[in-house]
Amino acid sequence: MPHLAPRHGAIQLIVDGQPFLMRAGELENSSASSLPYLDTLWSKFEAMHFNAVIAPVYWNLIEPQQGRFDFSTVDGLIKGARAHDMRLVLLWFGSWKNSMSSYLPAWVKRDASRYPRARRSDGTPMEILSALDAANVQADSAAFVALMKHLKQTDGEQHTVVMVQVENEVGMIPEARDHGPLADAAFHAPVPQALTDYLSEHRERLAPQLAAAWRAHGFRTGAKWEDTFGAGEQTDELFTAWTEARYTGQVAAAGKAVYPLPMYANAALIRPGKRPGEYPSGGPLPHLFDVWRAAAPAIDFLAPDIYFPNFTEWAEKYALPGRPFLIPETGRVSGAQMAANGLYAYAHLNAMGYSPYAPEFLSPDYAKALGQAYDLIDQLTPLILAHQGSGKMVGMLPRTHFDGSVDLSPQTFVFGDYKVTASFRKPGSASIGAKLDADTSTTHGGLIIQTGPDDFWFAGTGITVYFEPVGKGRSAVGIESIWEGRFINGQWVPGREMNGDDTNQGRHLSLPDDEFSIRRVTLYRYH
Ligand code: N0T
Repeated sequence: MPHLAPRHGAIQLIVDGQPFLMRAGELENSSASSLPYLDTLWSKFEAMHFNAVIAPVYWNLIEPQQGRFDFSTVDGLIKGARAHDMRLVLLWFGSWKNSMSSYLPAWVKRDASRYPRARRSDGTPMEILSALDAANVQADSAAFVALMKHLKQTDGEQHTVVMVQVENEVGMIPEARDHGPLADAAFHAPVPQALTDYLSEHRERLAPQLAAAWRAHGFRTGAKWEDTFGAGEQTDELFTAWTEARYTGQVAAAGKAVYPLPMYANAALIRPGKRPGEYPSGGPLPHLFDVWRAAAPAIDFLAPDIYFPNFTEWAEKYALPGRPFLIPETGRVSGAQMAANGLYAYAHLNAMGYSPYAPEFLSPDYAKALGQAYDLIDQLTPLILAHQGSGKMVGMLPRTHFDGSVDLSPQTFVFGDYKVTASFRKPGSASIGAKLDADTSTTHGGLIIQTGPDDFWFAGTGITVYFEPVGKGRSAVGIESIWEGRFINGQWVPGREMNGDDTNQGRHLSLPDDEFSIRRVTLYRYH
């Protein structure tokens, strides 16, 4: 059974008994609704060196009538993935799709008296199911259970499907919480003890808002939401997090009871300065991790959809020690930079997978960049898996801020006796021969793996690397050799030796622009 396991200090996804590093893309939302359409995509994904696809399953299409299931889209997806030697992560588009409920079957959509909607504070119903209603969670769970049963029957041996995302970007917009009658009643009732118990137990390490509530009032059994957490939209958001995470966790638990694949929930992130309800309130966001973990123990981990330029900042909030880390969606930056960001995620943040959104619509240039980056990850997978969490692998990536400005200051890493500095600017033309002159590169990112005291692998694009001894003294570091090359069936096959102008006569290593390349580097010390 696919599962998550701590190995080498990182959490890895184990498939068929082996760690599996996912080079994925997430299908554009509508692509899995037509099998003929889907069939046009696989060859693109193969060309981009995918080994996995993240793909939706639509509640409305699999359960067009209550209790009558049609799994033809799911079966076609699995068949296509198998034919192209890819694994699948399935997205359960059930009650939530980006805070809305657009994937409900018509028999749910049209029967709001049986399947009540969330309401605005003025009483208007929304195209969002209420998370407080038992019929809603039962209907969603029943469909999800049917899906998991079907997977168990048709894929229980082969495990083409390796993981499931439960719902999609759970949260509430445009208000911070549901104001329907059930929600109002629950909001004015005591905070459930399961939540206060969890928060009390974890009080040493709570998110700031919760820690402040603990200091101010404690978490008393029987106290109401506003008495426990204060009045205001932050508390409305906690309530949404609890109720929607409970719901999501119930759906996940029901599915796991029949077929226990790893399951996660994904988050739409926060645009700076936005308030709960302006961004999807109550989703699996860093300030709500405690609530999600308390509410949804069947969800194995929480994952970020990173569409903002401050990629590293958001990624670091989810890549926490001892927690599984996956980036199921990313995009809206240059496709070449998106490819480079991936190298960093695998190497520096121990990601089990990386997955640009809507890869079928990448421009040819960007598809090429992603394909090159994934080709390189494919070649390096055994080394990456062996070094995740070991301290002997790092990523190199300039930090980009939300406004898009990039911090190009050099980054320094220490490996034993060697101090390694990654520069995102090119050396001046005066010192370098004819090949490199203008500082034109716009894409930077890569990784370093140390495999022996003097032995290193470098991979990436748009980086110049300098080597120095650790500590002062009279010893110095030199480059013994740098080779380009490829791993073919796991064997290193060297190409050119990179020397002369390509190292500025032995002064540095360069990972050239406009391509993703691997370099085998041997250093030495002299006195
Ligand atoms: C994502 C995708 C899909 C410039 C948006 C991101 C996917 C969903 N939502 O294309 O709808 O199903 O999970 C929301 C964040 C957008 C921020 C844009 C910033």
